[in-house]
Amino acid sequence: MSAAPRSPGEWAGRRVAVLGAARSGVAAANLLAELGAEVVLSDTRPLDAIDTARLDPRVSLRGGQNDLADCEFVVPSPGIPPGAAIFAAARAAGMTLVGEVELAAALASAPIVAITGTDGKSTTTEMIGAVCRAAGRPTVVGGNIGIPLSEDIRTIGSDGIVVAEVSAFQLWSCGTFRPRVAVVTNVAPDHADYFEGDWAAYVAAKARVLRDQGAGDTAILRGDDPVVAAMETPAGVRRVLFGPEPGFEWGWDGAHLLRAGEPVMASEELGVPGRHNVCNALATLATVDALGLPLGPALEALRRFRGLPHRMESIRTVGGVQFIDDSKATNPHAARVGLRSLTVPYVAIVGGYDKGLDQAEFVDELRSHARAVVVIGGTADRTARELGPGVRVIRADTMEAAVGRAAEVAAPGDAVVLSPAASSFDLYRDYHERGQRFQAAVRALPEA
Ligand code: UMA
Repeated sequence: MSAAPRSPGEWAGRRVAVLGAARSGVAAANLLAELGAEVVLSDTRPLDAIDTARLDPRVSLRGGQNDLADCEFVVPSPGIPPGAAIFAAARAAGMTLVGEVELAAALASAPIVAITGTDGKSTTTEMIGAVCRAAGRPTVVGGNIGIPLSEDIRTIGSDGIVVAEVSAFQLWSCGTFRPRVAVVTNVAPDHADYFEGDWAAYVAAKARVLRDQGAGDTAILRGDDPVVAAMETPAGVRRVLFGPEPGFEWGWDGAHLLRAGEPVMASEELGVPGRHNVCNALATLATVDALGLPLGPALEALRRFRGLPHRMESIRTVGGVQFIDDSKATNPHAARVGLRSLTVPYVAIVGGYDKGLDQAEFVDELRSHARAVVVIGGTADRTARELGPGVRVIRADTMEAAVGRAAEVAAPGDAVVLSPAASSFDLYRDYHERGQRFQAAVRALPEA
């Protein structure tokens, strides 16, 4: 088996099979073609269903099935699970697996900050991007957050910083991946289907972000999450714990963000509310420290930070009812965190592709605080059953119907929240499209 090339010149003339021709696969194939590799990009979809508008003409595209094409290397799209038969075939053929993130990171001349975890990683990624820009450093923000790292990793020089959200889907396939700073926000059950119910494999994929770190690197770990705090780091890596308690290197006393017990900022000054955002800000400030960036501009950037689209995003108030888009809450844990930050009664629109996750605590939250629950998508029947007779449950077939029914049953002063607690793949391309459909339906509601 060949070792994956670590410098741009080494890819020339090498044969690489890229699997999956969506965002990640197209970006990886284009990057490899630019480096002179012979690239075969394949997808299980038929050729005419694949969008080739952005594809480098030097890439050979095959549709209808994934094709290893007698290559030396295989770069998978994150959506293809590790148990897929194609990986057994690649191993049997002696091919080397190269993660898309690994491929891109090896070509970066700027230091990489990699953020992983089950929840909060996108917000933390954007916060870290904001503080790097506030420090005047050229900054690329990419990865799982939407823009593949392969797409613009080479646009940034050694004076810049690469801020990468990395998912377990991206990490498991990485041979070598060494971020200068690695942040692990938390680990909660998610993606049981992708990892075939193997919780240890999911945790190991997350911990993969730390494995190749070395002397001079920093690991920023959520201290009150026992799974994260127990993750091992190689010798010479500086471990920094953060969390919503005063005792951590970056902590919280309920009113102030603390560094080594000393206040650096009042939490109410943060541009985004909630205890979970305090934790995201603490991880961000620990990163500022690790990169040697100035604290003042970082605090100012955190004051100005207004959060991410589709993450408890307030869309419109109609007849005294506030409509909130939390489409990004793709698992029960994240959805519950969002709902718990509300101080008013709410109607929740819940449901999506069923990943087989335990949602007992999420259902408890709904049972205790929801005025009504509108169920949609693949998890609808299961959620209705688990909620039981104590809560008003309404079924809807489309987002438009769900929003309409929620608006009818909400009282003035309530919130209506799209809080899926599930992935979007049953009905939409991704959480972004789902959120856009929700927002369009909300904007179409007549003034009360
Ligand atoms: N395909 C195959 N063979 C298969 C299965 C799928 O060829 O066996 C093909 C599909 O037909 C499709 C393509 O692979 O054409 C889909 O690949 P993909 O699902 O990896 O989608 P991308 O558009 O490349 O997006 C991926 C990430 N998707 C997933 O991890 C599922 C995006 O994360 C990421 O933003 C993007 O790369 C850029 O890095 C999304 C996501 O849902 C947001 N992530 C999960 C999450 O956050 O929970 C992990």
